[in-house]
Amino acid sequence: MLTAQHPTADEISRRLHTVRFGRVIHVLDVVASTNDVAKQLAEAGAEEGTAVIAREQVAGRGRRDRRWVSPRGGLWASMVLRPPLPAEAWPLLGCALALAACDAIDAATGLRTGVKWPNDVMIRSRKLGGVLVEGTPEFAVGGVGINANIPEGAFDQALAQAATSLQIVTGHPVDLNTLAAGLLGAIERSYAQWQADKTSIVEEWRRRSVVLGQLVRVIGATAFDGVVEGLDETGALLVRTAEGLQVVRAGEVSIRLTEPERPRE
Ligand code: BT5
Repeated sequence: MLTAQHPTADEISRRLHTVRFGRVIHVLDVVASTNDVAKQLAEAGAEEGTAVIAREQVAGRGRRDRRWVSPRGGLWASMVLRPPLPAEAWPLLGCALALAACDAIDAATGLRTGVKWPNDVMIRSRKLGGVLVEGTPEFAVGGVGINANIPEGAFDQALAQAATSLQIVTGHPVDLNTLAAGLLGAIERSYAQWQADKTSIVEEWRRRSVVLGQLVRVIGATAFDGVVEGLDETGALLVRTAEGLQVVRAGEVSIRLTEPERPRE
């Protein structure tokens, strides 16, 4: 179906209920990374809420320059942000964008998605999307990737174990224009909430978190195990260990088995 596979600026605009986000929108076919395009627009003075959506990225990236696989059928979007809060507050902004992605996906599909710290969008223990916030003191770019209409087999073997898509989970494609408009609406709400009431973002994170209360292995500056107690208002993860409460500002977490391993008989 054409509309499901090919987002267009007109079709997204027709479905949009926002005041600012996506009111200026650039829908491109193939780009290296929508974050790079949004950065260039921001440097040229683009207003907050300007959105860049691409049908395919050939150099999509995650945190620390990791590769982000971005074939056609996905929703690859970046927004120009001019946050009134300093860069120390941006990790929670990343969480707010991931929560917005969850809201948009759930509204479009009826699924119940979760978040895995820091910014992964999860369904059934697999990664469905991710968020990358980058920027300068003058502006930030919020990039959101959602594996929407990506068929089984499009991910390479390594990724197939850990990643999934809306199409794989629901068995049918989602309308990318509706999903994109919903995402812009959810981001507008979440971005305002992040500025006005950080506690509400933390509370929403607790409702959606797949790691809260879990025994996890944290891999950051050092590696250790502990139980996730929550998130602070900067977006740092709070992990209880035998040595006390650890405040994790950057890194990865993976869930450990909570059942003690039984010796083989
Ligand atoms: C992320 O990084 O999850 C952030 C992804 C942000 C992508 C958006 S798309 C629009 C904008 N433009 C960009 O260039 N980026 C943003 P991180 O947490 O570092 O996760 C990266 C890891 O996820 C990789 O090392 C892979 O293991 C895995 N991965 C790569 N592509 C994936 C995909 N399509 N779905 C699920 N997992 C993927």
